[in-house]
Amino acid sequence: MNGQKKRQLKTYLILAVLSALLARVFCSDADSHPTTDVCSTNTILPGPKGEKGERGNPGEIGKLGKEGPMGMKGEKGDPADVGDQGMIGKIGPIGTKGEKGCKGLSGPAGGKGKAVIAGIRETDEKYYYIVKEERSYRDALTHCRIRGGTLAMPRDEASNSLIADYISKSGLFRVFIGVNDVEKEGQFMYTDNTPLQNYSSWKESEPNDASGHEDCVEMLSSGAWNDVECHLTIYFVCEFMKKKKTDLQRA
Ligand SMILES: [Ca+2]
Ligand SMILES: [Ca+2]
Repeated sequence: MNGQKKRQLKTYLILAVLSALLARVFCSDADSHPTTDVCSTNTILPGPKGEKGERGNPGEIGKLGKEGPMGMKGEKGDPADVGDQGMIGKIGPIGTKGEKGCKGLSGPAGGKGKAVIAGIRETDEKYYYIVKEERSYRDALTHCRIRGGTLAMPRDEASNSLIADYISKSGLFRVFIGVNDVEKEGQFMYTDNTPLQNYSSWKESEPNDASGHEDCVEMLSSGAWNDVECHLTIYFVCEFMKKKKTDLQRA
């Protein structure tokens, strides 16, 4: 229907144009000829305005428009969460040596030094050592005892020779040994209160109890014994029993 009306309107327009052209041709000719009624009265006027046409069909979808200009810069975002702890880094190079520290405070005074010992001698059963400090018989005996021993008690030629050699090799002349007659004059005993038995090594003419108070005994570097006064202060020789292994230790 709509298409038909368009075609009709088109036809009317064509006819109207043609009529106007024909009228113009004929009337132009009439100018040179006697005027006719046709040209003077047959004027073509436009028709009345038609009614409003129907609404047209919607057009096709248009093309995509151009890309718009860049927008304004946005606001700063919120800070992100703290990330996981990273791996431990490599060990750094060794640092330079530090400066020397200040000198420390002086320490407390040391105790009395160890006794000067002229080496040590030993047998299968005992240790011997000569103490190169001059002591009375009593002090010498105490020195040996507080260390677990006693003044040396030579009970045979072997042990007596060992001690004698020890004295002479140490460049000494005399030392106290553990023999005395303090308890009963003339009855010499070892420091463990056992009497002299089958062995002694008295120097010739000794013991003589010269001053009437020679109740302690020294050994000379020759191995000979001599009774002397106990308050003399001379070097001395200690002896210590070697610890015997117990049955438990043997096991
Ligand atoms: Ca005596
Ligand atoms: Ca004497």
